Amino acid sequence: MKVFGFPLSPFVRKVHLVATEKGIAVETVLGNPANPAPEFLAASPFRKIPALQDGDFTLADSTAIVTYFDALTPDPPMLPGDARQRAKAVWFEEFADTILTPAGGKIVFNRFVGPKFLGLPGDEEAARQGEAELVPILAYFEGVAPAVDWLTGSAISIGDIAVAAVFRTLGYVGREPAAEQHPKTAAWYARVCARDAWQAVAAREAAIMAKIGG
Ligand SMILES: N[C@@H](CCC(=O)N[C@@H](CS)C(=O)NCC(=O)O)C(=O)O
Repeated sequence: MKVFGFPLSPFVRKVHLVATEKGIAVETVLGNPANPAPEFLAASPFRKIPALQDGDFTLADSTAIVTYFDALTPDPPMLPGDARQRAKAVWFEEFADTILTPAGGKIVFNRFVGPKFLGLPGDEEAARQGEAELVPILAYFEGVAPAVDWLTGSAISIGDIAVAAVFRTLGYVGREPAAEQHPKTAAWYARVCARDAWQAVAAREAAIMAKIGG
């Protein structure tokens, strides 16, 4: 199976983390939405990363791809069986994708991706706006971060993976959770980072970033 994408993207990382947790072998194909290869375009009609190619089956969107993986390889499940836990796992994935990422993305794009990879100067005012937007978002998460285990109980879920994947991207601009400001968040994040799947994905990501000059 091929996953098209750039390792900095939290959506791409989410897909790699879920595949690795489940033992699904995926090949990373660097997909650049600005300069799309035909096979990437065939999988991602709107040029968004990540996209998947599994034989003659193609799919875009990290949530759709994770749903595919969960159906192909149900164990370990990314969505809990319990109704409330399942709904909360979906909420935390949505929180990561539609609340945390848009705020953090303003910082990452303007201080890292734009200047480093796209030759753009970076809009510092937009980055500062992202910083301001993050304050209540991180305060919310600190209030719900679990003292033990995972966001929805004793098993890790897509909620943990999606939120931690965004924090990793924020690490590129020095904004991973800090124990001094957000101790519960930092301790939970350290637990996610200690997982074998996370370590494996982080090592592959570091190798790709070193190769492309990140
Ligand atoms: N909902 C999508 C979001 C994907 C997305 O926005 N990816 C960004 C990179 S982080 C992208 O492809 N941006 C390029 C573009 O919008 O042209 C998902 O979960 O996969």
